[in-house]
Amino acid sequence: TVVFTDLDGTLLDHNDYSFSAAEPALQRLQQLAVPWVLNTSKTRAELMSLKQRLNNPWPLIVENGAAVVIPAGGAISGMEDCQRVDGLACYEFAPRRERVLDAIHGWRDTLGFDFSGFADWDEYELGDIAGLPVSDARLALNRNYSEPILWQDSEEQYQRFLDMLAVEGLQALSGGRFIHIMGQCDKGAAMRWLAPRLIAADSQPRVIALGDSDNDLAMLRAADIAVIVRRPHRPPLDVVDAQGEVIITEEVGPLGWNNTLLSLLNDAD
Ligand code: 2M8
Ligand code: MG
Ligand code: MG
Repeated sequence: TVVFTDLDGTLLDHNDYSFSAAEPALQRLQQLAVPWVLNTSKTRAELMSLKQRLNNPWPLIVENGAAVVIPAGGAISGMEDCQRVDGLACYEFAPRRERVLDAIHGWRDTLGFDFSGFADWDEYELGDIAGLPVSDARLALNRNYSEPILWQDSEEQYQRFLDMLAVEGLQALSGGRFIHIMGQCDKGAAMRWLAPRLIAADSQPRVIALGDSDNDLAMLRAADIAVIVRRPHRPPLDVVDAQGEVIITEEVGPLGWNNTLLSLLNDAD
């Protein structure tokens, strides 16, 4: 078994980003030595900090499948396919954020689209908007591949914006709060690349994926077991065309993550 998990709204509480409700399943993963990979829209800088807090030694998937980052000690098979980026082995699936910013800021200047995003905010503004401590907001602003935005214009203009993104080979994916603008990568493709390369896993591991939002769809569809984590005040994500089994958690956020994953881990292995 290998586990791929989203963070915000899934392993971390949507409002206060805590994961205490998930401690029992986190311990069980460790006992069983099951690889579990953070697969999130968060940045490498955020994840290098979070992996310490979560005690997670495994490779990381950053910015919605934009890259797999292999921290020291997290070796995978196929390291020769990786480049070195800022001192760590890394396999990239997406163009750099500058390309995204050039395109969307250019259109905002010339066509007057009304949106704002991470590039427009400092850590204090992002901290307020997302409810993040300022030190974490600073890490979230340190992005390499994607630009999360809030759309403030009409639905009609948004359609136009989406069409223009497609022409540029870019796309928009919704997370819990923001719309992420980026290249044609997704959490599913990065997961499929990484799962058979995790050294501790079998060559054809059973893949469990957990997520709560649109940006998790590709990952959930590609998993053997897709766990849809219930979210507060919104119906659970609708996953159609899943390749494997689909489970919706009873409870919201990290508690749902914990209870469902514990029972899956106790069933097998
Ligand atoms: C952004 O992502 C979340 C995840 O679903 C969102 O869209 O609501 C990020 O890209 C991330 O870097 C940041 O930590 C988070 C803060 O809420 O927002
Ligand atoms: Mg999420
Ligand atoms: Mg996410």
